[in-house]
Amino acid sequence: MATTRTRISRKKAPATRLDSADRFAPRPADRFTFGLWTVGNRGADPFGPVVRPPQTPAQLVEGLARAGAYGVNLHDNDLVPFGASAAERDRIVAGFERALAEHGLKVPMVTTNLFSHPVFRDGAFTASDARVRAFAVQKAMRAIELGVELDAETVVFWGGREGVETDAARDPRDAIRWYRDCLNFLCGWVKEQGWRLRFALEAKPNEPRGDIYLPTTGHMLHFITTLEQPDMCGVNPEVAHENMPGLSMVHGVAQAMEAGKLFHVDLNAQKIGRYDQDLRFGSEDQKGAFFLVRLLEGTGGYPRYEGPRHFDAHAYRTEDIAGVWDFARGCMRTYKILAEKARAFDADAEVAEILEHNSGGSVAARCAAVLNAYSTARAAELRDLDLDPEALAAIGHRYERLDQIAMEHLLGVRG
Ligand code: GCO
Ligand code: MN
Ligand code: MN
Repeated sequence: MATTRTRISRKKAPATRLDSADRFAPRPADRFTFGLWTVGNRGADPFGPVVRPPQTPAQLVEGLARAGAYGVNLHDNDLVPFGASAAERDRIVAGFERALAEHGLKVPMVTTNLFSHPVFRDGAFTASDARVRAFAVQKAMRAIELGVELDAETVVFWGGREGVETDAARDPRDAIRWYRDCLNFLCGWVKEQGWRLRFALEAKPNEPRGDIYLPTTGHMLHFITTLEQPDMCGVNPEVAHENMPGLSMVHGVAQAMEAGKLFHVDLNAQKIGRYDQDLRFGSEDQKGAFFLVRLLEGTGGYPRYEGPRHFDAHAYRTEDIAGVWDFARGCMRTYKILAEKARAFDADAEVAEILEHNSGGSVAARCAAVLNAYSTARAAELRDLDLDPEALAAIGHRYERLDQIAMEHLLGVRG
C-alpha cells in the first residue's frame, strides 16, 4: 500500500535529527545560510504566477532553524517593503530580530534589491540618468544600515539590471566608470562610519538584461583592482552564473581564493546554456559540485574557505511548502556528503601516488625552484638545464584512472 504523506503533517519543517548516526544532518556549526528569497520563493516564472502561499520572514527563520541552518540572508525588500515608512520599517525589523533571537539564527549577509522596481529598468549604478544612480546609492546606504543593525559581515552587490539590450544606449566605458563611482562612494561612506563590512560583487553574464556589464568573476576581480578601496571588496561567485555560459565555477572560485577575494559564495545547480535555474545544490553536474566542495573545504591542501556556505537556489515549481524544506535540507545534506567524499578522495593513497607521478621527481623540483623567482643566475641555470621534450612527451598522465577514482568515490563504491 502506498504511504500517504498528508499535507497537514508535512507543513512544517521536521525538527533536525541530532542523532549522531545521521552524520549528514545539517547543523549550525556547518555555517549553512539561505536567502529569505530562496526558501521564500513562491514559484512564479516568466510564464506563470506564484504557486505557493507566502511564508513570513519569521516563519522562514523558524523553518531554517529547524532544518539546521546557521543563518539567513536578505535583500532590503525581502524584509521591508519598498516605500515603507520609517515607523513601519522599525516595527518589521524589531519583529524579525525577535525571531532571529528566538531561533538562534544569524544574518551574515545583506544585499540591496536594485533590480525589481521599474525605476531600475535602465540599470541602477549604471543607469544613464544620474538621478537613478543617486537613488540606487541612497537605497544601498539604507540596506547597509539595515545590515549593520542585523550584525551582517558582508554586503553583496548583484547588478542584475546593470546591462543593456542595445549598446546604442551608452558607451560601456561610461557604465563601468559609473559603477566604480557608486562603489567608491559606498566604500568611502562605510569606512567613514567605522563599520567593518566587506563588499562581495556578484557577476552574471545575462538575465534579466540581454548582456550584463562585468559578466564573470574574472571581470569582477579585475574591476576590484580599479576601486579606491580594493581591500574592502571581493567576489560572490555563483554556480549558475558561471555555468550558464559554460564556464568552470571551480576555476572562478579558485582564482578568487588565490587572490584572497572569495568573500561569499552562491551555491546552487544549473544545466549549461539554460536560463538561470537556481536548482538545489548538487542536483546537476555532481562532479563539478564535488570539485567545488573539495576546493571550499580545502581537502586538497590549501586553506579552506571560512565564510558561510550560502545557497542561492529555490525549490522546483512543482513543490508545496513541505517540498521547499525538502529542497533546503537537500542542499545542505548534499554539501556535507560531498565534503565527506572530498576528504576520502584526498586521503586516497592511489590519488596521492598519481599526483606524485605527475609532479616529475627531483629534476622537476629543481625546475620549480628555478622558476620560482627570476634572477640572472637562475636564467643562466635555466638555459643550461638538460630537458628532453621527447621523453617528457612520452609520459602518460593517468588522468583517466584518477578521474575514475573520483567517480567511484562519488558513486559510493570506494573510500
Ligand atoms: C540572480 C542572483 C540573485 C542574487 C541576489 C543577491 O540571478 O537572481 O543570483 O539571486 O544573488 O540578488 O544579491
Ligand atoms: Mn542567480
Ligand atoms: Mn546569486
